[in-house]
Amino acid sequence: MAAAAAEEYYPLFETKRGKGRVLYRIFSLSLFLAICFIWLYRVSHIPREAQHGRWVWIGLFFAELWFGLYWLLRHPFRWNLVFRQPFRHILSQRYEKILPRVDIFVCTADPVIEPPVMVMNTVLSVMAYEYPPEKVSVYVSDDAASDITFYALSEASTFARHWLPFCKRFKVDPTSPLAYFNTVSSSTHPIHTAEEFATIKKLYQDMESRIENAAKVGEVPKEVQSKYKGFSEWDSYSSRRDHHTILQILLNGKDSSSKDVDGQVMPILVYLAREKRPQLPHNFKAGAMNSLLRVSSMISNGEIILNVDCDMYSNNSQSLRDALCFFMDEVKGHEIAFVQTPQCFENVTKNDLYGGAMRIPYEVEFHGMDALGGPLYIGTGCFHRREALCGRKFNDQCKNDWNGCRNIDHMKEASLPELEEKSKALASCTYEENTLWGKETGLLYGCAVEDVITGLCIKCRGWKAVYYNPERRAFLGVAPTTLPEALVQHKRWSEGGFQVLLSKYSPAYYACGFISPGLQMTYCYYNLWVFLSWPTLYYCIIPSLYLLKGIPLFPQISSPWFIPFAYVVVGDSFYCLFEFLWSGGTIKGWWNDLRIWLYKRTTSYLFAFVDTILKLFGYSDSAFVISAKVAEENVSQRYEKEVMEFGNSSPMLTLLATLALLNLFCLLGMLLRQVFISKRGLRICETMALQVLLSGVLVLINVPVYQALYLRKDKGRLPTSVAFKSTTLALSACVLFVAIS
Ligand SMILES: *[C@@H]1O[C@H](CO)[C@@H](O)[C@H](O)[C@H]1NC(C)=O
Ligand SMILES: CC(=O)N[C@H]1CO[C@H](CO)[C@@H](O)[C@@H]1O
Repeated sequence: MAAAAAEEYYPLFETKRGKGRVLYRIFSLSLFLAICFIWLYRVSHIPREAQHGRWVWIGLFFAELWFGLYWLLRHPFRWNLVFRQPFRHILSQRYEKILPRVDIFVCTADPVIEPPVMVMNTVLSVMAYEYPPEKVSVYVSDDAASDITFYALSEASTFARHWLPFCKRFKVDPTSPLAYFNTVSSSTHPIHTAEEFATIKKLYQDMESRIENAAKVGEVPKEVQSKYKGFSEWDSYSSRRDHHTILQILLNGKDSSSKDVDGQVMPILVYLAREKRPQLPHNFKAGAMNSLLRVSSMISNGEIILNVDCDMYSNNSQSLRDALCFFMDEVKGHEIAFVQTPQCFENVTKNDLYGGAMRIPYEVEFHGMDALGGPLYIGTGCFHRREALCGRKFNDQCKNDWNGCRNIDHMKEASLPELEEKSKALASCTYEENTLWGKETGLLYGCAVEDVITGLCIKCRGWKAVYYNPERRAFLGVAPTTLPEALVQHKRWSEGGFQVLLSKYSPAYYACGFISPGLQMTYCYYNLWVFLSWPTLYYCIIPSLYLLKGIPLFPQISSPWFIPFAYVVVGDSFYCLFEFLWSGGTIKGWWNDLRIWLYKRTTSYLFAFVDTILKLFGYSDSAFVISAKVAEENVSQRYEKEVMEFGNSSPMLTLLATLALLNLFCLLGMLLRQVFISKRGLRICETMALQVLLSGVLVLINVPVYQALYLRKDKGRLPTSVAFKSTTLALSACVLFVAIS
């Protein structure tokens, strides 16, 4: 009894603080001093005459000033890291009977980019959560209104009757059939008989091939259409941008077809394609999520909402319970609006060529944000408290009350067709007119990163958020596998960040007083990305050109001013390397990450900046049409071998190649002049050491670009047109620059 009484006081989760804070602070302070000396050097050594680079010098000062200030914003992330650990056994002991309902939202938008088989696997994996099935509802929003996706879900609802009992009986995990069959074969898995395994695998493969055939042909066979209800909805369908609401409750959790082969009830499964009309804005994913919020409130009205992308599957059938430990904690739970898990990827290669794993944000920075009030909401793998997402302000009355189960059971009250009709009205185009949806309620509209701005807005309403980064990943997705894809993704993010900065909820001014100053700084750190492009470009171009000309822009090795520069370069590089290794990366992975760091600053952020400015002035059709498509052939083989995939020509790649070549030409030209023309040997390495180093590192980092320009023969190389353009541009820049003086 005593033990039981004591247990009442155990919290449902614990929070641990990271180590090494003091060391980090001392190191940062020393680095900051060095940065101050660099600024001082720049200010006190401005050359008198223009031909010694007076204006260029001032430019460098501003670049360094900006880098230094931006570096300061990095600190709140690392000031105090916290790590969360939920205790799900205590949750079961205390709350098993009154676990809340959970609505799971899966959004898909394009059956070609997001194949229906993938969506179906995501849905099956979350349906099989180890959780009372009558309390789980899965909603799929299909913004393409594709009958193939609908077909895949219909098939999934039938397959689930076998799959869910199978998962339960054999404790299958991961619960995505595709992932499970990929990792397990009947021989390696002793818990079920080979026969059972073969049966379920056959069932799955048959279904998969039926769906893939339908996707290939582009239509669902007539005889299949008659087998499932709901296809008639597509009779009046004209195009994906112009159709009425299609809503089907595929599994309703009460009649016999909604029970599995063991007679157990299965989670509710709903397909929704909200109404779309060409003349009315649909607000992309935010619009889809808001429709789901309303429709689900009519059907199951779960207190907790899980939002997953359709390309991610659950890798841990317990993660729902883990997340609930945070919400249901008696002391701190009531102030938590959302629990974010990191976005993890199953197909990141060892050295992560495109930096897709985003180690530093997920392993370091989000932990630091958690201590300050909560991480970003990143649009997937996130558990929400419904009322917080729906616009409620936090106040002292927001107490956890899970006993009261305020769920009105609409399912029992209304007949199914009635319920479908009522819900459809909530997903119509005009429903949101003159309401607060998209402004204060639900996800916010008008931003390319609707998730980030929504998370910020929730925090401004007084809520907190939690970052939960479990050893065993809660969800696994797919990372970009080509360079253009990665760059376009960063462009969208940085553009969105810029919009957040300019928005009504700007972390730079509006958020003041609502969230902690540290959290404000971290938001600014992410939202200022676009402003990094100009100084980085300046630093990549100007010192190299001046190296070619032989004009020093940095102190000589023998000067005492050399010390702060060297300390900043060496200290910061080692720190970053250390952090990267600590978060589980490899040395080569760090080098790759550095390359992507450079590329996204010189291309993605620049294009995002220009695009945003153009849009502000009303040019909505941006001049930079970027193609993210690449030749399909052997892409995955090259990806496995970590060979960089460039693919088609695009302005981004031309810029990238021009910068790479410019640095190569400058370095080679300088060597030529020094060693062969003026016969001074390598004395320049002493007088202009930092410039040589900078150009040298830029050349080394760009080695894959030179290979792709001139040496590689495969389809992933840079096209000849890019090679021609960039070589011409870089050469003429060098020649012109030298000639002018
Ligand atoms: C996914 O789950 C499996 C167990 O089902 C586990 O072995 C694996 O480590 C998990 N993957 C990741 C990336 O955590
Ligand atoms: C969807 C996708 O691109 N999956 C790929 C992930 O990476 C593995 C190899 O690491 C490929 O086999 C998959 O096709």
